[in-house]
Parts: sequence; structure tokens; C-alpha cells
Amino acid sequence: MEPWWKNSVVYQIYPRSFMDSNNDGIGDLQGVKSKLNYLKQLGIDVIWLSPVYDSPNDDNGYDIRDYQQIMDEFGTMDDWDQLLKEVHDMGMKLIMDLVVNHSSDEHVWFTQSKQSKDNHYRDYYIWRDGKGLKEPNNWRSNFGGSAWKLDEQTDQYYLHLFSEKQPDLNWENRNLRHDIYQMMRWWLNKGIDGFRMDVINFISKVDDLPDDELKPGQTYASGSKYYRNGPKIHEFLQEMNKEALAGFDVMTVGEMPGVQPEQAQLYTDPSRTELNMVFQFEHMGLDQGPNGKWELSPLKLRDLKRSLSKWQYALEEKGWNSLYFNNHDQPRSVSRFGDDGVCRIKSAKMLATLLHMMKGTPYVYQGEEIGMTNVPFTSINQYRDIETLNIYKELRADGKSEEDIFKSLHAKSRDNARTPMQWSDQEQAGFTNGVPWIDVNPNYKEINVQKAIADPHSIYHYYRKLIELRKSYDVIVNGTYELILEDDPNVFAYTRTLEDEQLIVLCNFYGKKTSVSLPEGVQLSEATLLVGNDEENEIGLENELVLSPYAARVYYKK
Ligand code: TEU
Ligand code: CA
Repeated sequence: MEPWWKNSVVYQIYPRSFMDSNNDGIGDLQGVKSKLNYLKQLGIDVIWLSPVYDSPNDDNGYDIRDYQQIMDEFGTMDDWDQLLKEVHDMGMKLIMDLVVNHSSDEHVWFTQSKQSKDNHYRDYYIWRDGKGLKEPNNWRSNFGGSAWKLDEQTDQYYLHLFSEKQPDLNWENRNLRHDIYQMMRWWLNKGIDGFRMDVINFISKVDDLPDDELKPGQTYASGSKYYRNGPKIHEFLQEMNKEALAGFDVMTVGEMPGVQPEQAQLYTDPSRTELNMVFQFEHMGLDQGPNGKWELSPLKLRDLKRSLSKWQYALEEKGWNSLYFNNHDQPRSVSRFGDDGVCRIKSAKMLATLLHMMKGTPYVYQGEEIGMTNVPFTSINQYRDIETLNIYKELRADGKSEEDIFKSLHAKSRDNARTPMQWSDQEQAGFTNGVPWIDVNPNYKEINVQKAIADPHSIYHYYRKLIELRKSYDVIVNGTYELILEDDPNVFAYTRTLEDEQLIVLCNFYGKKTSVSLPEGVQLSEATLLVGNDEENEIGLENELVLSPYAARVYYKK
């Protein structure tokens, strides 16, 4: 039997911004519960809940103080138990975020670890002596500055690949691993359906933590080649499988910045019992320059075609892909890859078609299904994200102009994805009756769930259709992928083939009419149109065809 996660669609909830039930301006578990019907109607199978654990919120819950408590702002363990029960009663599943590359510096393991060099928990974290007056090595934290912080009490530095309130856990320590597996089993025994594992390919570091090469003008070097997909990563994941996951019918998806297809084959090959799928980032890096995400560079469609196709081919035989354009760390896809102005609706449907007809498990991030857009904040005071606030300071100190910095933030800040979910045209978009923790996007009167449900031609109803099709056409789940029209700079086209069934997917990626002529062997003559975003047009079943701006069409043949 096929595992259930292969024909599932996952919906990611960022709880802080989803729905506020008690008007303190912060989304919460009762809020999530009140919207389960909405998710059921959309047709999704699995909910992935971003972290809801007890946390001082230096990084919105990705800094966990207690893995077995619920964050006060989100509610109680009782609320969570009720939520899980209702999710299951409604025939859906729930997966939890597992953040075990690091904890909060307020976790008791760390407060102990800091105490003394011979504390039982000392070795749960990565402590090193400085090099004279300098840090143990030159790695940069993903949130800016050095990846090391000196703790004066014991005069040693600890490693933090993210904020200094997120010390990295030392996976070399057997007791630490054991405690993590035990915590995982505790959640699994409560009945959850799996984990999304935060930066799980960072947990094994190269032994001696060597300096990385500095680029000209840099104070700190990336260091990532010494901690991504490190020497013991497969060993740790296999051990985690044996000691925590074995015996539970759950799904796992590992978030893996910098992962290559050859490595993903190893991570997701079922015979190796590591993970079911990974989140790869290659397509998230195609619209940036060599200096990282803040250096904007327009996406070339051919790069996207090459990249996504490479992943489709690489995981065709063994392993499995996850499919996403959005999450809580990325800008809104319609703003990034489509047109969030006049062609918002049509381009959002095109992007959805492109992604959902590929082979793999699709992930929908809250608000994507109504075409929510990036947010036009005008003051740095409106931003909340630690990464954004840090880079702002850094770029200011480097002498970058306010205008240039805002260009980058408007395009790439993680807060673009974190403004409150737009439920209605009421004040604060129906998210809260209080003051939201982060401002609502001013376009909520135009873009909201209430309006989307009422309009049969909305993006929302289009997503429903795509999700429904996946349930009735095996070729969408299992068909073999093949890129066609490889060199066309405007159209992303591919086929999916399963025995005598075939899908032909055509997406005009830009706002200009274009024409294509299909290669030999791809015949539209006996095909029917399964779904498309320009249904009002006459569609000829010819092999030469004109695609309107942002047109998406899926043909089916048997
Ligand atoms: O993200 C890891 C990660 O490397 C990114 O996607 C990161 O947010 C991006 O590179 C910044 O430019 C995960 C979580 O998804 C993210 O929200 C957390 O902040 C991070 O780990 C630390 O837990
Ligand atoms: Ca609340």
C-alpha cells in the first residue's frame, strides 16, 4: 500500500498569525480550532503547526524553552489535546514542528549547562575556548554577527547558528540524543501524525569546527559547509528512526537548507529509513545575487525550470519530493514569482497549477490559497522578525541607503508571510478584535477569505479544485514527470505519465501573451481540459496554441 503522505496535501499554520480567539492580538490554539472547518472545506489532509511550545519568542517559537509545554499565549495543553482530537475527528492529521538543532537559552538544559564546566548538561551544547580574544572560529550566525557568544561565568563561548538565544545542541552527546528521542516519543504517544524537522541537516558538525574562507570585505565567513549535511547526519537520523519513530505510522519532512539532490536521495530512500521527504531550497535562491537573499536579482524562468525539473528527475525512482513556493520564512509567492497587481488572481492560479501538478507532496502556506501578498511596511518599527531587524542594522551600519534596504525588505523579509491571516473585510481582517502583534496588510478589504469563498472564480476555489483533482487522478500522484519545451523562456510545460494516462501542463509564467508549439509525441487532439485559469477563452485542441498572460492549463488524456 502507498503511504498516506504521498497523496496528501499539507497546510502550514503559523499560529501567531492565524486566528486570535481571545483578542490579545496573538493567534492561538482555540483560534486554529475555530477554523478547522475552513481547512476541511479546502480539502487539505494534513496540518503542519509551526512551533506552539513554551518559548520566550526571540524567534517566534523556534527558540524552545520547554518541549513538553504549550506557550501561554497560545493556550494550554488541554487546548492542544482538544485540537488534536478535533483534527482527527474531522479526518485530518496533525504534524508538529520539531526544533532540535538548537533550544532556547532559557531551556533548563542550557541554564544548567552554563553553570560550570563539569555540570551534567555542559556537553549538551557546543562550548569552546576562544582564540586569544577572539571567537573559536569565524562562522557567521544565520541572523548576523558571529555564531559564538562568550559566557563570562565559565569564560567559554557557545555556538549559536541562529540568534544568541538559540544555542546549538550537541548531537555528539548520547544523553542529549536520548532525551530528544524520549520527548519525540512522548508526542507520538499523544497521537500526532508526524514531524516537520527544523534545519535538521545542521545537527552534525565537522569535528574540529574549522575556520571558513572569508570573502573580501567580510568579518565572518559562512561556515555552512562545516555544518550542513555533516559527517554523522545519516547515522543520527537512522538512530532517531530506530529509537523514536519506529512503530508509528507518521510522516517526516526535514527542512534542509543547502541540500543537493544526491543527498536528498539518501535522506528519503525508504530502504534507508531516515525521512520521508525534505524541504530543499534551491528554487528559493534563484532570485538572489552571490551575496545572499537581500541582494535582489530577477528570476529567470529557465533557471526555475532547470532546478525544479532536476529535483523531479532525481527523486523519481527512489525518495519523494515536497512541493512548496511559500512558508513562514519566504516572501509571498504571488508577489515574488507572479503579479500581485492587476494579474494577481490569474498569476496565483498559474503558480498553484505549476506546483500542484508536479510529483510530490504539496504544501500550502496560510493565506497562499487566497493570494495574500507581500506587505508594504513603511517603517522599520512595523517589522517584528529578528532576522529582518538584525539585517536592517547591519546594512545601515554598512552605509546602505534606507531606500535600498526597504527594497530588499519589501521583497524578502520573512514578515511578508507573517502578517495576520485575512479572514474578512472587518477591522484587522477579522483576525482579532484587539491590536494585532504585527500589522495587518492594508489590502485586506480586497483580499480575504470571506470574499474568496463567495466568488466561484477565486483563487481559493481554484485551490480546492486542484486538491480535489489529486484525490481522483492517480496520475497526479504517481505519474512520471517530464519537462517539455525546455528552452522556452516564457512557458513552464511538462507532462506526467502513468501507463496509458497522461497530463499535459502548460503555464505561461509572464504577463505577456505567448504561443507554443508542442513537441511531437505530445498530442492534445484527444485530450480534455482538466483545469485551467482562462476557462472563459475558447480552447482549441491544436498542437499550436496561444497562451494568454499567466495562462495555466492542464490537459488529460487516456
Ligand atoms: O529556518 C532555517 C533557515 O535557514 C531559513 O529558512 C532561514 O529562516 C532563512 O535562511 C533566513 O534567511 C528555520 C525556521 O523555519 C525559521 O523560522 C527559524 O528562524 C530557523 O530555522 C531557526 O530555527
Ligand atoms: Ca490570542
